[in-house]
Amino acid sequence: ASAFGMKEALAQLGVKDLNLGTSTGTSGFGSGEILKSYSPVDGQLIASVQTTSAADYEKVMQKATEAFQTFRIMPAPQRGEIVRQFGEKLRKNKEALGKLVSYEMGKSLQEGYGEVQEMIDICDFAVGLSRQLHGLTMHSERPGHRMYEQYHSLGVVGIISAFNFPVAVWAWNTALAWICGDVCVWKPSEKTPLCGIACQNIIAEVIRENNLPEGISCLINGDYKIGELLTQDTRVPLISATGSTRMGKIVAQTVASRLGKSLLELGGNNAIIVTPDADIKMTVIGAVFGAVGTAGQRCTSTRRLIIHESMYDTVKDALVSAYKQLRIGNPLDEKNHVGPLIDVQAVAMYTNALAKAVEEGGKILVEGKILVGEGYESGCYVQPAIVEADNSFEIVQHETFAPILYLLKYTGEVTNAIAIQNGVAQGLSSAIMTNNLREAELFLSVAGSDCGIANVNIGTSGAEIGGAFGGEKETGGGRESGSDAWKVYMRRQTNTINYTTSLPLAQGIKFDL
Ligand code: UN1
Repeated sequence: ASAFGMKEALAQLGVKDLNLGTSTGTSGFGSGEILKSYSPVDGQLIASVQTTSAADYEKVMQKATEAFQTFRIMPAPQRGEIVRQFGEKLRKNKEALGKLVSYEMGKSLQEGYGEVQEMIDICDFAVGLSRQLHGLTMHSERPGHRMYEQYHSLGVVGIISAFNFPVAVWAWNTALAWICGDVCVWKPSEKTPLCGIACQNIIAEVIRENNLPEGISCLINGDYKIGELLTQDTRVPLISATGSTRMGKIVAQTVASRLGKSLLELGGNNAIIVTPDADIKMTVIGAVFGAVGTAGQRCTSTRRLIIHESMYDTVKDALVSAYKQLRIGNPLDEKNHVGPLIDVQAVAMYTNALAKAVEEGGKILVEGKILVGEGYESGCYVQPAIVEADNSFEIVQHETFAPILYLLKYTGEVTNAIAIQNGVAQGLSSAIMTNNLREAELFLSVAGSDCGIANVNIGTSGAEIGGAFGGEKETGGGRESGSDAWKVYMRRQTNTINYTTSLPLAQGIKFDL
């Protein structure tokens, strides 16, 4: 890693040997156990973090609730200015932060930079939005009355994020929450705590330079137990959680039991439908990037290809030969396409999924294996695999966070492919490859894809920040990032004003005294 300037990157980001993993900006405190972060790239210890104890958590919440009192009365465009400055700092730190993302999480350097670019983009988006937190006006049924709605800041927003997008998902939430006047408490994945420290250091500087209360951005670190303090806390009106469906169900129930709001972005089981009219070259690029990019660890990764029987052999052969070209290795080295999985547990899940697929009758087309030897010492590098399968297999119904692509065949009309596409519990991302207008429009219609994201002639992953991001069914129903996703970070108030000297009641009710 030293060859890639990692030491300099860590120094620039203020990541030390032992970091306080509990922080409200300038004055950090942490007294919990030590959490060590090892890189899946080379298995080396990067640095360690002192996690958040229950007592630390209380201090953080005090700072956060205090900060909210100040921040909520600051005009929204001024809050936008804070987010603009944050975006500027991210531009300056893009290289260092992108490298840390790549080294701590294992995605390719290009994707690490891409993730920081998403943070910058959402900041720009939020700055504009800070002058556009629009409500509606309505016509009152009563004379001399005016009705309108407005959006107020919500309070402390809890953010629980996953290892696979260790910095961008936090930014999607915080950039919007901040312009909305909320303050944030972030629990990053315990697999990527240093990315959390680095981001917190960057925003803390902005907060300091503007003499604002440090509790606007808070960081807590640790495992699910610290997350539970957050999800159970009645001082936290909104929990935004990204991760597995299993985790999401627990979070949803905990938050719902106190009637809090939750924004859930959970598992996907994303498919591309390949129709008889598909452009083969585009299909192969979209499918291969979707399946092996980020080593199959995006929630939008392509898991299933649903191919028309007339195209099946052509697509299969093109994919098998494309997989032979894949270079697997150190993701900091830009010549490699595929980096490691996050840890050896993830490798075990990959191996188990492949065994299960074979057991259920799947046929291996590109064999999966764990790579060994020079450069693969961490034990986290695997060969992306392709399996001929059936949608009814239990393993195909399940999201495995690894580079395994299932090929499924369909016959007849595109409606058959849509039925297979929708025939899973998850509903995040979907795509169709076609030059046939009728098929494309049907796929996008109410009788088409049931996912939160449906694309034509692009793959399932790599969504832009300008759209609302999220999905249906077991994906959790939440929407983050663009469009009007900001509304979930605010509370809506309906106001009726009477400017007459009498008090007429609504619905024509008479009440004379
Ligand atoms: C995720 O995997 O949690 O669409 C988010 C994409 C990215 C976001 C993925 N923009 O691939």
